[in-house]
Amino acid sequence: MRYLIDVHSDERTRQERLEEDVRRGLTARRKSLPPKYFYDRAGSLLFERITELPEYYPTRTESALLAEIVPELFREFLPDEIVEIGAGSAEKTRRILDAVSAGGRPVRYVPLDVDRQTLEPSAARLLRDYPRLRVHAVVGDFERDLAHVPPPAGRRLALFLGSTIGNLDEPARRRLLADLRGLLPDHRDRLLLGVDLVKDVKILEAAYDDSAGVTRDFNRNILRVINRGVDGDFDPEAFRHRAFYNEAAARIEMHLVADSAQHVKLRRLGLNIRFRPGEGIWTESSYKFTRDHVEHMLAETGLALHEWHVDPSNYFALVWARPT
Ligand code: SAH
Ligand code: AVI
Repeated sequence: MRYLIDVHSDERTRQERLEEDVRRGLTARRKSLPPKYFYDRAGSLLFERITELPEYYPTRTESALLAEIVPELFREFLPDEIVEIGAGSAEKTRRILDAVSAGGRPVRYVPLDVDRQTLEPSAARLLRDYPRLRVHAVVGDFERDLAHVPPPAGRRLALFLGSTIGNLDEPARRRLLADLRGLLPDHRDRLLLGVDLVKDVKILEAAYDDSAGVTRDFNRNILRVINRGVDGDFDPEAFRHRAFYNEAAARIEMHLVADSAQHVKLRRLGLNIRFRPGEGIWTESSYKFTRDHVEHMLAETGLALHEWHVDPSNYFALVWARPT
């Protein structure tokens, strides 16, 4: 069988979690929403558009870096399977699949993502383009469901690309890396991790506040997802996109700010949420890293930095790590 899909947490559990997250986030003194709710079909398509923006350097920088290092990485290490967390459209993964499945080598690909509507067509395209590939897709939350990744089928490579790790704050990041470490039982297994680096504030802020307004639309999309999920009446247009670099915390913060007083009904939760003019919802953090920081966080979770690859501008790094 070349294709399998596991869906973790049924519709009812997902709905309960969404309700719990929305209630907790929007009734807190400082309102926030978890960034995983950006990614319905529309949000994933908006993210794809972001990756093509002139200001959004991470995707093309990581992609070019991958093209450069892949031949060397896979000269001696040939995994039998690739487990990818937050796989999305898996476009960059093709660079790796080209190398590891060359000559018709059979490989299993295990992509995990919250967005089933992105995962399924992406798996179908890969099955069409790589005739000896097997795909075992997992629809799930990487903060909860890594235990549901199927047991290893040989030597394993874990991928966590795009600096999605930067969307987690410090405790969540540590938990996730520890869970990822658990997916690499053999000392010959490897992790390839993409991390966006600390750099000039202007470059960082432009990447999250592009002139075409695509990131603004991506940010506002979370309110559409919440409206649908809890029968809410947020007016997304009434919330201004705000993105800035918090230097002390080394992170971009994205917020949605109500410029006028807003009164939002979340009927399914029986909640009325009020916004004062200027009050916002914190929707995303995107942490930026240094080599020391990455080395330290890997070491804390039983992983060791083995190789550090960075592009010529020092914008983005690909980290080759191994279990210790
Ligand atoms: N890896 C791709 C996509 C990055 S976008 C790239 O590098 O371009 C982030 C991806 O992570 C999206 O596909 C989104 O659906 C997924 N994602 C975000 N939060 C998630 C979570 N908690 N669990 C699983 N997937 C998540
Ligand atoms: C998926 N993640 C790494 C993106 C980032 O850069 O933090 C999401 C994103 N948010 C705004 N633009 C892109």
